[in-house]
Amino acid sequence: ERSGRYAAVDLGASSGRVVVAEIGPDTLELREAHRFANVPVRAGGTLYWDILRIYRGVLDGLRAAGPVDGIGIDSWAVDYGLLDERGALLGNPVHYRDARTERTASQVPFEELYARTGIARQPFNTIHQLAAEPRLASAATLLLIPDLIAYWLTGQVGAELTNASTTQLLDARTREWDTALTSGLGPAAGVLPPIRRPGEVIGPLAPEVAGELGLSPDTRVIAVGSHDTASAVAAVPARSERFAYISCGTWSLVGVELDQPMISEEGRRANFTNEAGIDGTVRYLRNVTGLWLLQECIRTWEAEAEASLDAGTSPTEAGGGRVDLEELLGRAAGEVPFRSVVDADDPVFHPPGDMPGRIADFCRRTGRPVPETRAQTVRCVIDSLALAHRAAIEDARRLTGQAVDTIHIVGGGSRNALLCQLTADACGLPVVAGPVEATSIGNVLVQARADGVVSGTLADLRALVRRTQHLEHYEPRPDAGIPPMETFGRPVPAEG
Ligand code: LFR
Repeated sequence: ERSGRYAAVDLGASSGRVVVAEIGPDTLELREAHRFANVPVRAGGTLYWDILRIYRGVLDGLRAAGPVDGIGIDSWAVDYGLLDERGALLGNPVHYRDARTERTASQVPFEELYARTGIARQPFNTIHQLAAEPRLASAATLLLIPDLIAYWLTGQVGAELTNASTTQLLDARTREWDTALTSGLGPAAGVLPPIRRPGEVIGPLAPEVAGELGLSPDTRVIAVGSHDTASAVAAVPARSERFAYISCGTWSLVGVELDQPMISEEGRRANFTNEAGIDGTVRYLRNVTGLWLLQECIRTWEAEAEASLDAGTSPTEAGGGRVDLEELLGRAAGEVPFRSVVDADDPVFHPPGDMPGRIADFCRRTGRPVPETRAQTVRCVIDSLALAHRAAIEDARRLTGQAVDTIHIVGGGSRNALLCQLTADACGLPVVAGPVEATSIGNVLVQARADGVVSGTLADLRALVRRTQHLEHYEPRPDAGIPPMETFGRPVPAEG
């Protein structure tokens, strides 16, 4: 039996990593070769990704990974780089949390956009970013972030399907660029490269890149589910088809898997999206704000501590500059449950900034007790996320009519025991948590299958994950004191 070694390049909003996997028909072993920080930079009033810094992290990671049979790349969605006609990058990619989309958006009415693409309303979808993009007129090619990295590694251009679906320029049914929408870009419509599908070989490493990395020039870059969420959902260790998933990191992507897009008025109102998955599947899900709330709280507290150290005064809470997340979550677990909750999806929480302050403001505005300690703020975040998970799972069941007997939580959030338990409690369903590295696993499994080392359907790949990875189980507690469904004044979609 043959086995293979594959590298997953997985770029997240706060860090990137290169993971190496040994894969055989019954083995799946991962090792992190390299991890690096991804720190956006604000310059001249615009929030950018530091893309060359990211690319350097990728190169360092591939060097550390050593010889492999394939390289796959995934990242967050919607963002892109533009190339001129000679293939040079036109400036830094702009961060999807930049405010430019507040001033401009595609002129196409949302009803029509949804009917064509099945993609939910998000101000940062590529179609809206392009409406605010001054460099578009001088661009020859648009590449989404993983496709840009693949281009630098191989010299080949293309638009990988799962991530292309998040642009809101793809026809949900044909899974090709929707020419009625792309023609709205005017003369720039030609910037979109042909679609490629997960499992297709992108190409061998460019000779100079292979040389620089000390790798064989035959090393192939293989298209995977280059949208991180597509790779994560591919690695959900589900036993049956009656599952819902929460891919939980900076965002919580909450939904079910379908084999056809479901485009309905109800779904549009509930902001459910139909993103392209592996093997023709559809990721029918809602974006819930996720651990972003917690990450920004911690960033704020660490910055405060640093400022007070600089000022020569002692930080307000013990532990110096760094916040000990484990300890904080332990204290949060002991706080009064559901004392204060916020609407995790309120737009005030979207941009980077003083999250503890915004959470306090939200509680004040809506007449709830204002969290006074860090532990209370963290408890408020976790409680709020658990309730947002429940609302999304309920909507997914109602809208699709699909039975759900298990919730799978994958990604970094699967390590957060409090969040997993409260999600089980709030949903009244068992939660299976793990794997933490679902995104990298989905990435390497699609490569290994394309390479012939494993075979079968998505269900077979998932069975391999189940047999080889460590999972935690949480049963719903009947006495958890879960409050009734909260709508925060937003219109509740009618029962259908
Ligand atoms: C998660 C994710 C989400 C997408 C958001 C923005 O990392 O890819 O699926 O909606 O980031 O790109």
